[in-house]
Amino acid sequence: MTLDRRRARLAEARLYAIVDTGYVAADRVLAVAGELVRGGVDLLQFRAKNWPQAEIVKVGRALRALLPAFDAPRPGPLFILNDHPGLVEEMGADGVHVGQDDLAVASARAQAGAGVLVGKSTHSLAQAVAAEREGADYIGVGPLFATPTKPDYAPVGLGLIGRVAAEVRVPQFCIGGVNEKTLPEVLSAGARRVVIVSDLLRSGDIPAYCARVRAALAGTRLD
Ligand code: TZP
Ligand code: MG
Repeated sequence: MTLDRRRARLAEARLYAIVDTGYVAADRVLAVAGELVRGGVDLLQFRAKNWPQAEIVKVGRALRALLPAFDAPRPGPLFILNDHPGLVEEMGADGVHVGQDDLAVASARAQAGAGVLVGKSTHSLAQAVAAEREGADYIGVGPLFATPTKPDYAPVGLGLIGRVAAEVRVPQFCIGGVNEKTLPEVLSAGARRVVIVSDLLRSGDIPAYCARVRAALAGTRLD
């Protein structure tokens, strides 16, 4: 898969889910990923903080095998690994996600390989602009609200969404405390793409939850 094809897919993406091992037990990772695929998420990130690398590779390869290919009749989500650009190739991931305290985008790309997407977390307008200049293929913007998934970060507030949209061209995924309850105000503030972690993972019916969120996102226009 070429970088151009991956970027084209990213340009259409609206709903980003994270299989976070802080919420999903190791023996549930594949089943939950399958539910997210059934829900039609556009990106699926595997986030296994504090796992040994060998374990991340093992489960990551199983995830890759489970996710439908891009050219399948119903294509699967882009598969993104959190951290560890050096493991991307052997897992066959489509991309890697780095934070402000991780590697620079260029270093992550050099380690992950030429065709791989690189996403970066940002928490301010300056960081968002800098991430695009650094060459990030997409950015995360947040946390919009206080969230137990990232407890050490101060919320950035909904006002940042519009300011980033005015300055940045790469896709922006709004994150942090996004859920079905907050989604209307997040969309009203200008968000067109979202990441939902805990509320989605805890929902009793992941495919149905995804369908409702996708319908709400589809009611807003991508520029
Ligand atoms: N980066 C900024 S907020 C966040 C990350 C990974 C966590 C979002 O999780 P939740 O549970 O959807 O608030
Ligand atoms: Mg990181």
